[in-house]
This record gives sequence, structure tokens and C-alpha cells, in this order.
Amino acid sequence: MITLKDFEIHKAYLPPAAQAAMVEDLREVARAAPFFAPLTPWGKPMSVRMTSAGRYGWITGRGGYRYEPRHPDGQPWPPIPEAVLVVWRDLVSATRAPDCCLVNFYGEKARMGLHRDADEADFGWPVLSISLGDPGLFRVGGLERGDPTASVLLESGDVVVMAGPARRAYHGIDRIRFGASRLLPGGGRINLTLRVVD
Ligand code: MD3
Ligand code: FE
Repeated sequence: MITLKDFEIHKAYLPPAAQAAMVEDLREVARAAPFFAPLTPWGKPMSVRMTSAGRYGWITGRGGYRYEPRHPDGQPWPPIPEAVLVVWRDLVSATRAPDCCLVNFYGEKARMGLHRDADEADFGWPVLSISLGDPGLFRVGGLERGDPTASVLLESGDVVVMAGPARRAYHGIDRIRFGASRLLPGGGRINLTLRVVD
């Protein structure tokens, strides 16, 4: 069974000044690759807004879940900000860079249902997650839907590394505590996930 112990959670890994600087880097990413409202393969709108940086971005829609080298507007994704790559180098690998930095924005009512990340060609590499802004209630289960779950609050500056069997675990965000952090002036939560795709 997979438990929270298998997730490497680095509480307050990023100090407040580094969080604020990263938000500025992400504003630049969003200028080049605007946030969009994804649709599930079944045509249902997701409650998060998304964009990406890196060689690939994660896309969903009628064509299914997939990685694409371009934003829906046709432009290549902007580079992953250096400060984000530094976190990956420190905690995952100094030799292999991530291919994709998925940027999820959670507004007041946004959530992410229990799912597994399964669109990458190679599950051998960990996934690294950086939380910024309002706290989010993260839920993690096991390798099967319906396995018991545990919850942990992910707060601004927290970094999580999912490696080994935890990489395949069901997980999601039940809700955020909208307005509890002052990092983002309008409230909300940003989550970055760094992945090796191929
Ligand atoms: C566990 N994001 O983008 S981050 C996602 O907070 C996603 O936005 C959530 O799930 C968020 O796919 C959770 C923590 C996370 C990310 C990827 C994982 C946990 C994971 C991959 C495998 C197992
Ligand atoms: Fe996920």
C-alpha cells in the first residue's frame, strides 16, 4: 500500500521571497502562453485553469489527454523558469531536465478529482510539485481507485517529490482555502508539476 510516507514532502522549501519571485516568473510564462480552461475528453470543463512551459505542455480536450509541443494558440511553450529548474536539480536530477512544467491555477471553487498521471512515456522519473498561494487539501490514495486515502494540506512554498510506486498513486485536490495566503493578490493557488515526458 502507498501512504503519505512514500511522498517526500518538503515543507516551506521555498522562502517567501523566492515564492514571490517565482510568481513573477510565472506571470511571464502566462504572458507568452495564456491560461486556458481545459475540457475533459468527455467535453466537461475542468475547474482549474492551465498552461505549461518547456518542450511539452499537457493538453486535454476531445482528442484526449496528451502532451503537445505547442500551446492551443499555435505557439511553442515558453522556457521553464530557471528558478523552477533549480528546485528540480536540487531534489530530482542535476543531469536530466524536466520536459514539461504544467501550471495549474485554482480559483475559489476549483478542485481536481482523484486521478493518476499516466500520459508520460517513462514512469521511472519522479514528478515534482511546487505549491504557491492559497493552501490546498491534497488527497493521496493507492494504486487502485477505491484504495484508502489520506489527506495533507499543501501550503505555499511546499515542494513534493513523487518517486517509485508513489509516482503511480491516485491523487487529487479536494478544495483550496481561498484567500488564506497573501502571495497572490486576488487569491487562489498555483501548482507547478515538473515531469519527464519522453
Ligand atoms: C502524485 N496536480 O497536475 S500536485 C496534476 O496540486 C496534479 O495541482 C495537483 O495532480 C495539484 O496532475 C497535485 C501533487 C502531485 C502531482 C503529480 C503526482 C502528486 C502526484 C503524480 C503522481 C503521484
Ligand atoms: Fe496529477
